[in-house]
Amino acid sequence: MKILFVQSPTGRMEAPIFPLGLACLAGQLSKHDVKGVDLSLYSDFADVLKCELESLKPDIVCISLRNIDDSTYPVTYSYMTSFSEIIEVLEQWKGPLVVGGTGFSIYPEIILDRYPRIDFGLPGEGEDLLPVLLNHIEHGSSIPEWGGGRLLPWGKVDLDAVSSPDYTILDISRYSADDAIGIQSRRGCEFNCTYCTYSYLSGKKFRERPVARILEDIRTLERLGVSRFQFVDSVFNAPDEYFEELLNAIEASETGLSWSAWLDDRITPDQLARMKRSGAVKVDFSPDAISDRGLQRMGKRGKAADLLPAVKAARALGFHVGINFFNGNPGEGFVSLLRKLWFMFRVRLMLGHKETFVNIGTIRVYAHSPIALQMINKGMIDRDCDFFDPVFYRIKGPADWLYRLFQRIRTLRHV
Ligand code: B12
Ligand code: SF4
Repeated sequence: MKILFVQSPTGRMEAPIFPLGLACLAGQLSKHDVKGVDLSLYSDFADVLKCELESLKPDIVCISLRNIDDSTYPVTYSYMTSFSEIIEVLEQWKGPLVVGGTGFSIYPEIILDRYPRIDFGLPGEGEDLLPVLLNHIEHGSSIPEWGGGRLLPWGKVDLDAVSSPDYTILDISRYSADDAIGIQSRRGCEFNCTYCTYSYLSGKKFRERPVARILEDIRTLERLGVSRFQFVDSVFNAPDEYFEELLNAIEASETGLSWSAWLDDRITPDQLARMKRSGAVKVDFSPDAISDRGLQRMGKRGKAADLLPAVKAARALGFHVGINFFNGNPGEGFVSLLRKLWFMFRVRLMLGHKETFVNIGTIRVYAHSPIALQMINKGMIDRDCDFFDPVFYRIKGPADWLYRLFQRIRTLRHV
């Protein structure tokens, strides 16, 4: 069968991210003729989609809806407008339409309800269930055990059993931004921070891919002429044994690729040094809170005092370092915002303003995150709120005013 894989457009020009989810699915479909198109690369994405439908004449279209919105406060950009435009194009095309991806998986019922054109919605990981669905579509058979509805069961795969991603599904040379190309070494996260959707999306335990497969992905990217990738994993330095095994293997592989990863501040200077020797050039930390009380209220592990030493150690080795905080998170207010701004000012001045990036965001509350339930239970939001339209966890008053002013200045500087 001819299958068209479509990455939903962002609707604005932003550094494109290689659609790793689609590459993972394509890796399972070698018996089909799969073509990928990433509509986020085009401003005239509706026309591009029309052309693809006309020239390829696919039997099935599968869309990956990765993001609902950009989770930015106070001005939030919705990716659903451009998604609606491509669904409009697909109204004129008669063939089975399947949708999946993280954005879809957080809100499957709402999206299926709003877009009757979608024939099947497949939440969760698609590697196992998409081939089964395609097989049934090909043979015109129904799937009685799935109940006959449009919403299919949640997919969760055995990572030892799935094939490697097919990085040739799209022209990878078009993804040149620093963190645009991803390798995934594990799924899930066992830390369960209150605002986070990761454990909902891929489980409350770490599930690791065999290390040999990761090295295979690295070799594939080398062959494709890629020079840099990002580990898209939740926390690269957890669990400990897997982190050690993977790091040793990358070090021994003598890869010439540069890479980056998300860490927590339990990383040691020695581990950072080994990461550096194996090609790592950038690390990101997501402490989110600046006080022990804030960390505890967010369900984060670690101590506030551990952050600065970890950042200094990474900078001493020459890493680019990103540090992400939230404003107005549980347990922290105006004083904490001042501390976060002071931290930003200090590390950028002390450790290099071009190499040390500090971001202060606001928690965009997604459905199924523990904080969504907390907001409902505390009466902070209506019991029937579905969190599809952006809801932010924020405090009113001086911290909010100062934050808005700070964001305004940042936006003006980047215009
Ligand atoms: C790594 C990451 C990033 C990296 C990407 C680096 C890279 N090179 O890929 C960076 C930091 C750049 C990033 C940026 C952003 N991200 Co991000 N990111 C992630 C993260 C942690 C992993 C994504 C990933 O690669 N997964 C690995 C692949 C293999 O899995 P997958 O994409 O989920 O695909 C599987 C399934 O979804 C499914 N599937 C996917 N497509 C399809 C299609 C069909 C038809 C089917 C059946 C199934 C299916 O099958 C796939 C295989 O199992 C997720 C959270 C998470 N745990 O998933 C957030 C996440 C996707 N990001 C999110 C957001 C909001 C953003 C930003 C908008 C943030 C911002 N303000 O800038 C930007 C958007 C960038 C863009 N243009 O798309 C949100 C989206 C939430 C939403 N509902 O809108 C998530 C879910 C995190 C969260 N807050 O909950 N991100
Ligand atoms: S915020 Fe990070 S550490 Fe916490 S649950 Fe999410 S992915 Fe895991």
